[in-house]
Amino acid sequence: MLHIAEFLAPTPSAVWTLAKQAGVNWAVGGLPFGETFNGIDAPWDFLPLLRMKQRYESHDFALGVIEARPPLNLAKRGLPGRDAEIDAVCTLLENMGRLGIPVWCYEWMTDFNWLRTNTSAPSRGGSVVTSFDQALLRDAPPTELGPISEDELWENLEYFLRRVIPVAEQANVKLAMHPDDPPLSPIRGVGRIMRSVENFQRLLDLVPSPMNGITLCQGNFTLMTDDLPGVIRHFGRQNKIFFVHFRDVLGTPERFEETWHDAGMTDMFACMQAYRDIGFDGLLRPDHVPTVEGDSNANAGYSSFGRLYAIGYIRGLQQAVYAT
Ligand SMILES: [Mn+2]
Repeated sequence: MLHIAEFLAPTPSAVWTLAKQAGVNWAVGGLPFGETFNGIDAPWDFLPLLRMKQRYESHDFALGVIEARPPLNLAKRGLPGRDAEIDAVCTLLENMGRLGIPVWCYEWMTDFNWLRTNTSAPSRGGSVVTSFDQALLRDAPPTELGPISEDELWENLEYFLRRVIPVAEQANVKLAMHPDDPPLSPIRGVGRIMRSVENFQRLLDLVPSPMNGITLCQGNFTLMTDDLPGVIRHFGRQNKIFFVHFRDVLGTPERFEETWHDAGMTDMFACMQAYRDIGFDGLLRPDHVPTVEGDSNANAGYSSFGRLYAIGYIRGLQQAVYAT
């Protein structure tokens, strides 16, 4: 069954209440970074995760996905110290298994995560969205660690998966790879591999396992294809879509802006039909939303009020599609 979910940072806030009021019963959680109880445990240890899960449940949310990572830059770079980073991921997966948290959303972007060149681009009626323009990065300095090739990233990813997938299988926790955002390579000399439909198929074939799968982030996948519903069916047929980010953009990988859910370039109704047709069983969350009047843009893409519109839009689509 498809469940609408919200990303809820692990500390209760007004967004938790708003999500609940909008009828959301599933949480996508972070990791309890920066929380001290006895000062001993890492955020991926059993007790901090247990307490985080209890917190969501106390507010009537089931925890279906963890979408935060222990540090992984040495692993992505293949540098000394990577085995300790990978050990932390294994511990996380084992503890998620013990706690019955079924999906971990991760990514393979090294040095920097999702990237935008503007976090307050004008959108409808004075709302603001994020946008990206590769031309503005022409004179950007290299990252601290310098260039890295796509071949190296594939090699390091395979090394990672060969250690982590058996642990995930044992724990019965699914790995859901999020695309590189934007799906473009290289950026500032840094290769990016999770940026095409072919490369995602290569990921699935690299270490075949029922635990090796995808976060279908529509805002990125729609920049890789002009047939997103077809891509949903392609991966859905293989039972590889474990988690969905439901959002939209306007433009190309080199130059795009995020949009309101009803105003992008993707046929969102046809995407919802594709999830129904493949029997998608898991969580779907709005992902980035515009910042609207009266709300803060401090955490661009995650404004509280913008999420309400997105949840309503998605629920309308869901009811329309699943009723037929
Ligand atoms: Mn996403």
